[in-house]
Amino acid sequence: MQVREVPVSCNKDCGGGCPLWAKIIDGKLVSIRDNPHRAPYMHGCVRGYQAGRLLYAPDRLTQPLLRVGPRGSRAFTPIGWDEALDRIASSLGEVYHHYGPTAVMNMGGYGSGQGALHSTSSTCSRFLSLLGGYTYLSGSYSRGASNFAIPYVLGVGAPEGMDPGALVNSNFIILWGADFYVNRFGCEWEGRLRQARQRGVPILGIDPRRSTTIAKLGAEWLPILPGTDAALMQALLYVLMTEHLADEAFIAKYTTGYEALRASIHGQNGATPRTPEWAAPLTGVPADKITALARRYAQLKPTALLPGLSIQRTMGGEETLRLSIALQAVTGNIGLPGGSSGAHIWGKLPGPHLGRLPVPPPRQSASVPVLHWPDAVLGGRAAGFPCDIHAIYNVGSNFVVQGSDMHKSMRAFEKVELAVCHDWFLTPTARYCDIVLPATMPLEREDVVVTSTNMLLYSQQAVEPLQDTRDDYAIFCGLAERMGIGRAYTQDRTPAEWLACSLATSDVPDIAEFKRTGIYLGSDHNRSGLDDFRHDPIVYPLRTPSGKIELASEQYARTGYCAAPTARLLAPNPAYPLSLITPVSPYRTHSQGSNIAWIRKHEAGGLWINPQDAAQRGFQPGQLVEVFNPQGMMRIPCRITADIMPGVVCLLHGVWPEFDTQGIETAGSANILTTTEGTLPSHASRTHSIQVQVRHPEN
Ligand SMILES: Nc1nc2c(c(=O)[nH]1)N[C@H]1C(S)=C(S)[C@@H](COP(=O)(O)OP(=O)(O)OC[C@H]3O[C@@H](n4cnc5c(=O)[nH]c(N)nc54)[C@H](O)[C@@H]3O)O[C@H]1N2
Ligand SMILES: Nc1nc2c(c(=O)[nH]1)N[C@H]1C(S)=C(S)[C@@H](COP(=O)(O)OP(=O)(O)OC[C@H]3O[C@@H](n4cnc5c(=O)[nH]c(N)nc54)[C@H](O)[C@@H]3O)O[C@H]1N2
Ligand SMILES: [Mo]
Repeated sequence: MQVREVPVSCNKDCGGGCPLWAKIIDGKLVSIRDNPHRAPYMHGCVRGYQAGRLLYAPDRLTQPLLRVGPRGSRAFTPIGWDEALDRIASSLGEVYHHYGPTAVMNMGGYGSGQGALHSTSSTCSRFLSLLGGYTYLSGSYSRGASNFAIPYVLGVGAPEGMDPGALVNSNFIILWGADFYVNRFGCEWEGRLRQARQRGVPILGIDPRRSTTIAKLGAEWLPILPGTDAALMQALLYVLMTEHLADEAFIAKYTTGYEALRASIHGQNGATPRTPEWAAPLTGVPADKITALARRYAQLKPTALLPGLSIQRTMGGEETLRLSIALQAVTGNIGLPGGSSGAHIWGKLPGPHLGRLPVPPPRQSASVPVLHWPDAVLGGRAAGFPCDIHAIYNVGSNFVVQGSDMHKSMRAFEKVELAVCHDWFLTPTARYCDIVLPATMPLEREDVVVTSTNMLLYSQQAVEPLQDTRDDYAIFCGLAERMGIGRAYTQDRTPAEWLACSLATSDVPDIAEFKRTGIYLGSDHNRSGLDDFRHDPIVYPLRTPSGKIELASEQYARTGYCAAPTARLLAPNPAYPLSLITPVSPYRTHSQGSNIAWIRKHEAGGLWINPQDAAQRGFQPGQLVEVFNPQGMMRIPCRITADIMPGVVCLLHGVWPEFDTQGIETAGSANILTTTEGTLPSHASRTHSIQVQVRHPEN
């Protein structure tokens, strides 16, 4: 019996990866636990520990597949690697030849995106770029609205994040639509929050659900109607301003636009003042609770306001993050140890340097906002998009399931002449492709993983690749060679040589030690972003026109929206009176693992609905209900629970869809109900502002 233990990391896009440790007996993975060399407060989650369930899943793809039935069906036949690569090279070559590079949509880049070499994003972009170019998907499903808006407030590239370790200095923590125990955002937030709780720091969760984090921390829960956070933020500002609780010294020294913000909060040009009484019916938060929260917020410094990304994946999401920064500015918390910027918390503070597989700039390119990829495929130039799409190359996404408006996504895939996919499973998206190539998983390859924390991880190859699976990199090498760009793609380097190059140009001082322990920690883990700006705003100005925090922005006003941030809420629709939120599952990264029986058994599936809304409709626990809106209809069991507030229902997104003979979705796949009409001006997705109705199936 041969026993081996090696450092690994799951390389998921929830913060980059966790330091894990795999045990292998006779070539077979037997367990994954936390890396014994990790720093305190770091640990993995169920998705990493249970990665073996995906690795050894019975439906794992092991051979290239050729579609032999209609798009979307499961009719595929296995073919050899040579035939698969020959076919792709020839068909893709024709698309480039006839229509030019922008006819090819470069889809994906999620999944395993953080590897120095095995990144779904760079392996594919490098290949398509060397072929001449592609149409790329701009913006982001994750944080499209806030990525757009934050630079107007803090300037481009501001170090807006904070290290989880900085919470040791916080006296109040607000989890604003942020479920750290589940979403993770790296391996340290959960442990640091628990540490703060043990210190007796008050923690408040503002969320339509009693999230896992709120429940497990025993934190206070302030329920709020989805997509109305901006209104609550404005009302908090109103109380801070009218009760003279604002930090005037901070505002004067570090911000511009306060007068415009104040005018907007007080209701200029006949608008209603943003009082707690104004916000209460909109947000579902009682006015006295809003006032009390504002007073407490002003007293307890430093406050870490930690926003999730959920609060900007809504209609008017651009304003929400502008307002959360305004709150942290008006209370003088920005740049304080243990304060936060109110903007994104992760991924913006410098981490150790590492060379990665380079992506040369494409000679020709076009871009489409990611939310609109199916609109661009269906409408093309005639609909005002910069390209007509004839082929989709998909590595590292399952956009039929994950894109908004699933019916539209399916129609888009039906339209293209060529669709190619590399994946681990025959996902619903893969079923719409002509050729599907079986890719390796992170446990089957060696890589360095870049994380959102101040560290790098070494992920050893734990097991041999399953049967005929290949690394994405190797697949592209095979294609590149057939298409005459072989040496340009590989630069005559083996994968091991690419990794050696990455490490040689990295900050890691002792590479052998790094490979052994799997972790290289940067020096400081307690950083609060913008501390240098706070220290001296003249020496360390922001990259805004004024060099300061722009509480109102004239530049932003040029997009057609107000200079001062202001709630832009969805009008209620009596036909669809319930708000649907679609957060992530603790057991899955998006749709990954939806096909695994063990995961389906453990997660809280079905439609979450409050006992009050269920009683109004006469629902019994677990009964089948219909959820519908103009986008689509599903029939699924309901899960009656007081963990969700009245007026709101919830589906954990990423479930692979199933359809009955009438075309009704029966597995609970959230994007049946979402839309590609996004929030403006960012054109970002709004998967947490969905209006639906729920009823008995027989109606
Ligand atoms: N387990 C797991 N973790 C992940 C991922 C995953 O798929 N699985 N995906 C990763 C990726 S790519 C991303 S972009 C992030 C996403 O990160 P987020 O967008 O922050 O995550 P969500 O799970 O959508 O929502 C987080 C919390 O916000 C609450 N919420 C929803 N809508 C609202 C609202 O309108 N207002 C308020 N106040 N709260 C609201 C939800 O109930 C939930 O508790 O997660 C990352 N982490
Ligand atoms: N309703 C709703 N929809 C959402 C969201 C929401 O909150 N609500 N969130 C949105 C967000 S924030 C995001 S980021 C997107 C995510 O959307 P996707 O990226 O499409 O989500 P995943 O399900 O993670 O799909 C990744 C796919 O890549 C495959 N994969 C993983 N690693 C590798 C690899 O190394 N090689 C290859 N070849 N394949 C690999 C996986 O098997 C999986 O099929 O979803 C968005 N969709
Ligand atoms: Mo995301």
